[in-house]
Amino acid sequence: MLPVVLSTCVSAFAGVLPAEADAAKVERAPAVREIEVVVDGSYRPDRITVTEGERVRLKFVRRDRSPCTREVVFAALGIRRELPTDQPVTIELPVLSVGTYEFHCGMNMTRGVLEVVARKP
Ligand SMILES: [Cu+2]
Repeated sequence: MLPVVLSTCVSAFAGVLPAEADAAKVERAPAVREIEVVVDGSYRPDRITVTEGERVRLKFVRRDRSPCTREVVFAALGIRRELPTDQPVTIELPVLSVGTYEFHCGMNMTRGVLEVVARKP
């Protein structure tokens, strides 16, 4: 009798755990896709494609020391972040609807595009 009770218990517990972990530690949720963008006079990649509803975290790694790329701006999302050289900066993006979201340096000279495409049916 005991093994039956135990296995029921374990599966119920396993069912509860992911939701709790999700709420408590968003950063560690496996559903978040991290995309690294190297900043070195330009953004590499300078075109990032994600799927609508996807949770995305951009990790900017700035290599250059030009004042030009010191900040990255997602104007449509109200995001402006400082990018210290050689100190990765992660930006959690909100869940985005289909569309094209430009990002650029603080002076709007160096540019990239985040494209959100429709989920396949
Ligand atoms: Cu610039």
